[in-house]
Amino acid sequence: MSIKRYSVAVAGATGAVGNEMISILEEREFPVTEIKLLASDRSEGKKLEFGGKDITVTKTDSNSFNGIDIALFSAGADRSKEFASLAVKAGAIVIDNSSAFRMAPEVPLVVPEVNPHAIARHKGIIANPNCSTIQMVVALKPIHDAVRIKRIVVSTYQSVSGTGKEAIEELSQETRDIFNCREVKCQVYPHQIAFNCLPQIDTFEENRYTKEEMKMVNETRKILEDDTIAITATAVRVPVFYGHSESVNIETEKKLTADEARELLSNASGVKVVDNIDALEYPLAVKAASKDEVFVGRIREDESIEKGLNLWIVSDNIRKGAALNAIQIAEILIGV
Ligand code: 25A
Ligand code: L14
Repeated sequence: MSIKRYSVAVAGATGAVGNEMISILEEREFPVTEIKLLASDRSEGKKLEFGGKDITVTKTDSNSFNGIDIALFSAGADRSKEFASLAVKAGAIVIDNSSAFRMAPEVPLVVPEVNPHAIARHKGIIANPNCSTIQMVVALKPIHDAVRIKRIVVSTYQSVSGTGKEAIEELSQETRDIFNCREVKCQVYPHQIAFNCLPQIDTFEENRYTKEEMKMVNETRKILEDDTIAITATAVRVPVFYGHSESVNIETEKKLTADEARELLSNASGVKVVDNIDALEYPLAVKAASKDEVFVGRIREDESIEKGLNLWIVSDNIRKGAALNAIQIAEILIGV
């Protein structure tokens, strides 16, 4: 019997995440009959390779999704709000990478290692969480199941690729400008990112947290299906190209020793423990880049409280944080 194949659209195909989606569909041999690569009019006519063929990028419009089975969106929240419901009306299932629908009660917010069961209740749209949230919940879910997490205190060290291609270019351009004693021009970020750390990701909200910080709070509770977890986040942009790192402190209801946590995480799906301090081994963004796993290390007991742990969690934000997670959702949808 031949396997069923699907027509797939990638909206935002020319962006950092869209590009990675195309590679991952190829790498994992997703059963594609036809692929449609969509972007804005800026990219119309551009050619991208898929399965050894050149595919022409077309402009996203209301007819783009006719005949599409699965639409992967990563063109920003405004485009998702404009086109996702049209895609659903045209008969597609939308897996949306933007923040547009994540907190909508009727939209499942899914990390396959954590809450794959939520996919079944979709009504056409499935949301892919924020990159910093995804890697954190993959590592924390097994601990939450074992000893219940009461409180999370997280600080992130996020790479520029999360912002997209222009930000990747801005970090390299600023670095070259500084080495050449030229004036630094900030276009994407409000301040110099080269050789600097910016305690602002996305815009500020009324409570003085940033949107990125509040996404981590609200999305984590939705994915772990537990509104009682206390969470506080500080999200920081660092001059790294690929891979987000996170310092995570948790307080648990029952005691979990560092050894027990290492054991638990060694058997967790999607997680790789890298925690050999004698060999100076711990997760690093440069090593996590282009990999699929969520890397966890520096696992140790928080000696300031009775039942607490510290962890260092690193993953490729464009892969597990975005494109890979979306395609894993698609794989569950089609039952592979
Ligand atoms: O959901 P949010 O919070 O609103 O955030 C969404 C944004 O965050 C990025 C992603 O950027 C997205 O735009 N992102 C990173 N991680 C993410 C994640 N996990 C994530 N988003 C969600 N989940 P990106 O760079 O990866 O992708 C941008 C893509 O969006 C396409 N796009 C823009 N407007 C569109 C559109 N597609 C359809 N219709 C529209 N109206 C965009 O395509 C890209 O594919 P493009 O054609 O606009 O860009 C092609 C080239 O043009 C350059 N460029 C970008 N902006 C400008 C520009 N050139 C000139 N002027 C500009 N203003 C880019 O370098 C690109 O190569
Ligand atoms: O909500 O700039 O998915 O690192 C992902 C990229 C938010 C911003 C999201 C970044 C965006 C984030």
